[in-house]
Amino acid sequence: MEEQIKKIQENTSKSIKQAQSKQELNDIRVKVLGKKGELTLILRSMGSLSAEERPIVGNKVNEAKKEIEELITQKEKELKIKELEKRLETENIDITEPSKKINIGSIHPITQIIDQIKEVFLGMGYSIADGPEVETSHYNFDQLNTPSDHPARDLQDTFYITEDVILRTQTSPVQARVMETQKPPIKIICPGAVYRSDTLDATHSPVFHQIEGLVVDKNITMTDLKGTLEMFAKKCLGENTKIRFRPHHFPFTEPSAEADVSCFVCGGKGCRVCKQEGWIELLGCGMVHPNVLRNCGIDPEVYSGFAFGCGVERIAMAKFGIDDLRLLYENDVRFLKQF
Ligand code: 2U9
Repeated sequence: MEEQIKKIQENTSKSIKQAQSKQELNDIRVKVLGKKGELTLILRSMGSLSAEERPIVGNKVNEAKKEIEELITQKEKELKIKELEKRLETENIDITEPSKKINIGSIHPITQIIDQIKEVFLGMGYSIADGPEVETSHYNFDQLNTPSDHPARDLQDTFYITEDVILRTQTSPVQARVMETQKPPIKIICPGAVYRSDTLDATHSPVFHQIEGLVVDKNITMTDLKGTLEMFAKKCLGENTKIRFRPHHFPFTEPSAEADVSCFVCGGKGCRVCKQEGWIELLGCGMVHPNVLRNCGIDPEVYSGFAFGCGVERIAMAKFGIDDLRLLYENDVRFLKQF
């Protein structure tokens, strides 16, 4: 029997050494130490042994069991390490492989134009002012010398929330609010969304963007207005840009004018963008009406000012050669990424 135990021990340690997987080790464990395992059977058959032999054989079996268990545990550890090494070898990460592209989009063309214009005026010492898009008709119209019978106040043209609360039709109410709260000198520009009751088509939208500017101080004249806007045109559209002023009418400025710039695509020769005219309408402007100054608590006998306003979409369309305004609002990244 002792011989048999020795043989089992030898064979088992051999198979443990050769085992290649956890499963194989488990099979060995069952074969030798399981309920019907080789060593278990020897223990069971010990009844046939003499009283002297029994403890000796029992000891041998227990020693063999212990050794086999230790060998299995040791082998299990080895296999685990081997498996890890194999995984590290085969599952290694190739850090030189190009990563997945992250689509981060681009700055919207309207934002690009607003940013450029802001930059030009910040360079001339202006501040940027902001205000509510839901406005009172008091700030949007009354303060700006636009009386209640003015056509701009028509229900057809303005979005009314109540009789006195509307969506601002221009960013001028921001300037009126600044004039009420700040003392001259005032030098501000107000970019932002404005709302008019228009049907969306290639050249009209019920929501669009404006940048308006206001300067109020002592001795501000039309010369300051012309010089400032000429500088703005050259910085924004190129040093060779020419500017011309045509008389116009706005209720909030007097005198008022519209300014055209020489076409920045053809230089004035005539092309598709300027519709063969050589000039492109850029903005409206004028000297702040004395009524507006007075309404906002500034004495028109002491102070004067100029103001101007331009539509951002118009500039973006001319500058980027976009012929349909709606493209700017559809948020199709394939379109927007071109600019
Ligand atoms: C105050 C006083 C006067 C702002 C001005 C214009 C002329 C103008 C239009 C251009 C195209 C609006 O986007 S558009 O449709 N704007 O022509 N805006 S003067 O005048 C002001 C502003 C604030 C207190």
